[in-house]
Amino acid sequence: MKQSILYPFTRYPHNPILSREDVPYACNTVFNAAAVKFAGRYLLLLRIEDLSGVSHLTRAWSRDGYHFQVDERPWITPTKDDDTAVYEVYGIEDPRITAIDGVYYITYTAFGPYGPRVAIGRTRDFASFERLALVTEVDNKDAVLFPEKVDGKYLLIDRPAGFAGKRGDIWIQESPDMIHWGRARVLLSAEPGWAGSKLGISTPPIRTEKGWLAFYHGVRRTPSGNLYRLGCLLMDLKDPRRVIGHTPHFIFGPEEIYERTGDVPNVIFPCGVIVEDDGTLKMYYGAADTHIALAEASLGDILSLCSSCATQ
Ligand code: BMA
Repeated sequence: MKQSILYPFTRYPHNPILSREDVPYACNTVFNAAAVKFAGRYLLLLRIEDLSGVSHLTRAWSRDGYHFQVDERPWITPTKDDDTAVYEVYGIEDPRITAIDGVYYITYTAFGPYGPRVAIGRTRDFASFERLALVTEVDNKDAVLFPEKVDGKYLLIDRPAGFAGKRGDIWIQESPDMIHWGRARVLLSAEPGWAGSKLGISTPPIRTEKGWLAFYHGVRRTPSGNLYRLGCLLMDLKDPRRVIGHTPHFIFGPEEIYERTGDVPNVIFPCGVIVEDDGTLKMYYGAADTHIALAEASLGDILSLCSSCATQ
């Protein structure tokens, strides 16, 4: 197969699109942003790490998807609620946004002394934000919601384990009410190779005629640290617990200087993809835990790639 087919993303030539100089207040880094189109504008929900090393979430707005204006102040900060503050005291990280019936659900990693947990909150207007629940115990992160219920249940993909050298696989579970989750099972396992150490879902599933499409990151532990690259998977439309195709090779990885160097080198980490009307995908990704960058691909190319790697 030709290189351009195996490697379908083209980087925006003016990357990175956001760095700490673009944030109107003092911070260390800006990376790993959720993306959505809202009220005619592109909205990124940025993970910003402050100078004490704690992350919060801040909105950035754009008319064209390339040039973003970052808000003057943070939007969501670690909770002060007496019952739950301890679980977010080290920061809130890596948001993803899924619209379900006109409500925007935000999944994020709540980080505290016991370890990372998955949290879910929601907004209708990107002005007020309501926390719903911390939905997993510790050592779980990289969670995304499906944009529709399947058989009357909400579906959540997450990544339990993967810490302290343990292998991390992608799991899926269901809920009647978005609060109580269960019937968890493995969706995609880490296999030896480019993603042999751990996997994590990157972006919320997109409904296509071929199946539910999502991107995932694969991590390979190397003598000089973790190497984060990207694959994609297709899930059955009627039964998303069934993977019908996924790329056995990576389709995107760190190459440019802003991906190779930074606070954590050799990391590309998307949390949001926007599908344009002409079938172009805009993928926003954290680069080396320091910047936000953008790469584009055709949805058709990605689907052909995924289908050509059918798992059955
Ligand atoms: C993962 C997450 C990401 C981060 C990546 C590389 O475990 O914590 O936020 O970008 O590591 O450091």
